[in-house]
Amino acid sequence: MFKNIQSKLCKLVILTLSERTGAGRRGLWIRARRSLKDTRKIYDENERNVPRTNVAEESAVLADLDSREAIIFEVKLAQVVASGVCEKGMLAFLNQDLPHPVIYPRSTINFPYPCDAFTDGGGWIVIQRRAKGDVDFNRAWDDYKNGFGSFAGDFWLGNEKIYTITKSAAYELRIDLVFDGTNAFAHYDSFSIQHSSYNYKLSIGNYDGTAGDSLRVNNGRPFSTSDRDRDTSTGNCAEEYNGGWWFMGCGYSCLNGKWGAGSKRGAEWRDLTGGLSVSFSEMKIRRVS
Ligand SMILES: [Ca+2]
Repeated sequence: MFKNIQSKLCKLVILTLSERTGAGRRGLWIRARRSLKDTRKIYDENERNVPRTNVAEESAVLADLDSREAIIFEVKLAQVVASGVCEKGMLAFLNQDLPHPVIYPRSTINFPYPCDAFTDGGGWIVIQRRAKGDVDFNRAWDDYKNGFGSFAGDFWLGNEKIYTITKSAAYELRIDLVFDGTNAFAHYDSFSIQHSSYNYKLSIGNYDGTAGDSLRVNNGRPFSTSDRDRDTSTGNCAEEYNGGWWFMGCGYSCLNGKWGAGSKRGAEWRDLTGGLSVSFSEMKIRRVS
């Protein structure tokens, strides 16, 4: 009963937020945050006054807290979507396992893209995801150029779109990985790719992170696909890995490689996986302010 009321309240707040447009949106967001902060403060005070007599009562208090936090979470998520942009600071702080909200064209970026609103302050445009392995990444040049897959699952945003975004401003790159049940990340303080006439040549800045700097040798390399071999190997790296990448010859990483494959031929990040495949990867870029 209580949860139903909370749910209706939540929908009402989201509807109210969604109906607002233009410059008023940011002001509304700040007011909503203040209002929610007050709600949380009142709740915290109430919680302290609840006599802890038994386990059931304790559970009820926790359920109530969850419900209220869910409202705050959903309002923030609605704000991310309604804003039409993916900016740092619009983070939701709860369940990070939910699908990323998809931002539809309302800003200078005139195509939809998923926004990671959680990781490291949020504001990340997700350009690649491997999580299920149900999308074939062994694709030709034009597929990598235009993008493929589903934002709800595995996808490549598309080289032309990545180029369009990174030519518009300075961007950083973050790569979140899971290998053998452990999370790791690689962060590069700058990231861009060049125009298609330069085969979307990769440029990355300084590394920090926990996964290792396995993209370093790819810096300055053009993108290769099985039908457009731009690597320095006598063979065809994209064909051997079954995926497109900024190959040298053939390097130490290919997160678009064959799902689950080993022997340095899968979705690998050598410093982390030692030639085996990751079980999850997300590549994401954020505007550097
Ligand atoms: Ca070659």
